[in-house]
Amino acid sequence: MAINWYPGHMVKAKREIEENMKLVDIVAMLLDARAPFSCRNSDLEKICRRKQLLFVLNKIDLASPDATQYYLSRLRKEGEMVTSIDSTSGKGLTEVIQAIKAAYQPQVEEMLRKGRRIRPARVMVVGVPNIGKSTFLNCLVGKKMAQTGAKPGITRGKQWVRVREDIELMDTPGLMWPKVEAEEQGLKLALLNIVGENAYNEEEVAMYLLKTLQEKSPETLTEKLKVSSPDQSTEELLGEIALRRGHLLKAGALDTGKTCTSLLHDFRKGKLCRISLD
Ligand SMILES: Nc1nc2c(ncn2[C@@H]2O[C@H](COP(=O)(O)OP(=O)(O)OP(=O)(O)O)[C@@H](O)[C@H]2O)c(=O)[nH]1
Ligand SMILES: [Mg+2]
Repeated sequence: MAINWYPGHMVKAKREIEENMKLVDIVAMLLDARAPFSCRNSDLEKICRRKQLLFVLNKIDLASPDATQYYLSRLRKEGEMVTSIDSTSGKGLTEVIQAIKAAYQPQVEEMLRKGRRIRPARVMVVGVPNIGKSTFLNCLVGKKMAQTGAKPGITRGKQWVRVREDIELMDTPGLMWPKVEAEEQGLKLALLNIVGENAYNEEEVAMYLLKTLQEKSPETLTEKLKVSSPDQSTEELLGEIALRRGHLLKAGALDTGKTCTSLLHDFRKGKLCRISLD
């Protein structure tokens, strides 16, 4: 599913990120742990490579733990600095702080060599929408400083916050790029709720979810969604789930639109299974 979703505020946000780059030491680029490669924004990466880049796989609580380990080692092999976290519980917070310090170390040494005072590391938090940037910032600060929300496009302006005496963070709005050309990448971004709901067809994305469950987690279909067998067409699966959930129209026909909406909702809330897509 090709996606064109590039609202006006993102053009302005991109310019602001570019202008503020000179003020920062490190860029923490958040990626969804369930599909880190699909949510890499090369437009944004190009701007951020001027500084030390630290990738942070967020939402590890929703991802397959084995896949997370694999993605971490793959990125490390590519020479990237990378760490991971669940920003809602704080699992991984110590490693994130360590990673920020390690990324800042060369600059600390430079300041020491020049006899300068060591100032706090300034970290800009960037990434595609709804990936958890504001939640990550709140997690590091230990209290709610930035507004968060379960739909893309919550943060509209930048925000600086002192996290600890040695780290300052800047929150930024989520950035997309003008067109996602690759079909499957579009489906993944839609499934992970990274793009606005007007940018895709819910039914198509729900069918992609069912197909993914068939391939990667058939037990979720039988145990959680209680279908008779995972080996049916995705249309048949959808019909069975609609019936089981009592999604019926007045005339007795199945309201599969409602089933698609509820399946996407359950998946995004982590109610179905921990699964990774890349
Ligand atoms: N399960 C889980 N949910 C998370 C995590 N981090 C963020 N979320 C949820 O993801 C949703 C988006 O979080 P935000 O922090 O608003 O995301 P954002 O990247 O700031 O979004 P924009 O400002 O719209 O670009 C919220 O519902 C958060 O509760 C995480 O590590 N695990
Ligand atoms: Mg935000």
